[in-house]
Amino acid sequence: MGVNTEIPSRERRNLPLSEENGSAKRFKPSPSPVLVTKEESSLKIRISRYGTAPGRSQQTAATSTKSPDKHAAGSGRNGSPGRATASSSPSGGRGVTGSPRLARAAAIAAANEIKKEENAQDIKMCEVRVSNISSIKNEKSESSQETKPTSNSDVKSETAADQQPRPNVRFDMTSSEILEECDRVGPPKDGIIPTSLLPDTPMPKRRANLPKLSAAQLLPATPCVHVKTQSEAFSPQLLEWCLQRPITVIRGLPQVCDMDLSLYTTKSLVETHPNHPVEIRSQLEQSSDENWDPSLKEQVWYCTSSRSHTTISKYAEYLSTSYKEAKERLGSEFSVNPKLDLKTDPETGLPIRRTIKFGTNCDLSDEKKWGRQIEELMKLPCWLRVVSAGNMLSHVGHQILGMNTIQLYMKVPRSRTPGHQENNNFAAVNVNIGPGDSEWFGVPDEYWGPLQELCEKNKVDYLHGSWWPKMEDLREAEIPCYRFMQRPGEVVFVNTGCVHWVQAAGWCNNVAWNTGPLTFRQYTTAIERYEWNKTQKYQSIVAMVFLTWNMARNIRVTDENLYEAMKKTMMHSLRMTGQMRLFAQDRGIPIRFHGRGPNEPVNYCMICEEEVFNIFFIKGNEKKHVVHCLRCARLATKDLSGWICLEEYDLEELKTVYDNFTLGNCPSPTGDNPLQLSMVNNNQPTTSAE
Ligand SMILES: O=C(O)CCC(=O)C(=O)O
Ligand SMILES: [Fe+2]
Ligand SMILES: [Zn+2]
Repeated sequence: MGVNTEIPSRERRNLPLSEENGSAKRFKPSPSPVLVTKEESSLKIRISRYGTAPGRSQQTAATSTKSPDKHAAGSGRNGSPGRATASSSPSGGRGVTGSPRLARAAAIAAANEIKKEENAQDIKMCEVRVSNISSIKNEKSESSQETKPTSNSDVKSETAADQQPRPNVRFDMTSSEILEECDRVGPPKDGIIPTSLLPDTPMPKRRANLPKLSAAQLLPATPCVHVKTQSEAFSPQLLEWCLQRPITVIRGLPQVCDMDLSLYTTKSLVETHPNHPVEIRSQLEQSSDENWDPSLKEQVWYCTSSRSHTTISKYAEYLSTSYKEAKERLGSEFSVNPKLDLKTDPETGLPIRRTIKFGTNCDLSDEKKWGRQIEELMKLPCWLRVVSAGNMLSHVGHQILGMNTIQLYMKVPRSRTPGHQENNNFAAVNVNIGPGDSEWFGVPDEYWGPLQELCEKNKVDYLHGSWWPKMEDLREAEIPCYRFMQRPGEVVFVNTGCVHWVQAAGWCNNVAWNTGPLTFRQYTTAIERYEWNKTQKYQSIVAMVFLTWNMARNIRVTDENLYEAMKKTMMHSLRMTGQMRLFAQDRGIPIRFHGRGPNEPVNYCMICEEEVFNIFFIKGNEKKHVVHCLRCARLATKDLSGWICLEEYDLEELKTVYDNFTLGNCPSPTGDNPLQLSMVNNNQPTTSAE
């Protein structure tokens, strides 16, 4: 489909796989601390990201800086490995003043999508308007905004809320009114500026608060759609189907989209870039119903694996040896999905399990190297593409490896991706290239709380750890679980928040990436996870505040709920800016304009790893400046003496974006197509959805 691929799309994710060196420690998400290097005379600084914790590979493609271990695994996505990584790519854009490259690409893609996919446009929910801030008209807020005022609790503070008055902000206020309200209340004397975007911290649900399920509902049939024509593949009904179910297997897509999956076979990959790096997770070869601890004495939830690195060609040799060995050993019993021989040691009575190597988190983000592989995926319907205007992750403006770029998994039978939800609960797309199958397990988002509780019971951390649920425990806890085989050529769409774990039944490669359907559900679920991550000291790989501002610049939202949710995020972000400026002024801390360079990654506090949008603190007298949030700076120096406050955006620009972000008009949805929304592109002749 004629989609422009000038886009540097790339991303990647990491899975939570395992543990290092066979020990039981789990992966930590990579810190994306940002180091700022002070230049001699000015405070113009270069932000660099360094060091990833062992676990999640948070890496950045771009990397202006020292990025330590590019392939560090994480705990995120690959079971084995960790998942993704935040990254800023060199080609990534900057958010504020320009139009980020990805966002621009998304706009171009949108224009093409409109032309090419009449059906699909029905479900678009945005208008792409790529305008420079300066050119954005100052529209008055529309009277149609039936804005429900937010309660005071929106700005509830962690402590001492009663002593300290808090600004009472509402999202129907103009940006000036929000800042005036901050001025009226004055600088927070206690120095506490709540960073929460939600009135209450989201808490995982307990099983008792969820519906009672029958035995059949605990093992539900897996939603599966077989598409036979291009128009079925590109129909809005397919998107609707997938957005209404936790997980779906789509058959027939590559065929009807005329995709060449041979581009992703081991043979092609070796021919293309034999020396390209692959991360390895060494794991026990075991059936998908078991999870032995390393001593093989007991079955546990935590997954053990050790991480190492190799290249595509070396991994290919390993694959070939493993394949030949199985052929010899199994003879006529051989298949590309070979049975596992569950041997027991007659002397000890303990199971005998070999060690296998899973090639994971292989980054296919580089267009120069993997252009054909990247381009081929543009044949998919737009909502499944790595880059598209209707994909929130295309509005991030930089690469998040494994998320808005492609990641490859190279598997021998029994290679295992431990349980996880995607970073910030984004949706995911996974294509099995074959020749073998992958076995999937999926638990609907609603049940992540009970699952998290089970992890706790089994002494493994839900977010930071690597775990493999025991089906029996799920049944006892009445947690429903989908279980199915993904055959070669089948696409699995993992909807928002669906918890999943995957084990290869045979030799196969999989390619995967994330998507962010522009829906209220996806947005709020991502924000809720963003807030929950803060409570768990787990870094949010998707910087939701930064993303929200970019989305507000680039798209016209026609869903009122999504619009409100985004506006509330920006409202809190403006409130924090107002309060932090007041606080800094009150303490006599200099506020310097820092701006954002073209390739600068999103800033995270180096200490707590929370996103710091717009305002952050550095110590004035150190050569290397380390980004701190206000809370961590105050923990280091209570009165902040010697610290400097840096501001990344021009306040007037932010105010303009905020005030210009208005609800778009939308034709009323029809019964047939409840997700129908309009999509109008300012840069193209108007096209309206029928
Ligand atoms: O194929 C795999 O093992 C990775 C599966 C996964 O977690 C994903 O694609 O989101
Ligand atoms: Fe996943
Ligand atoms: Zn911090």
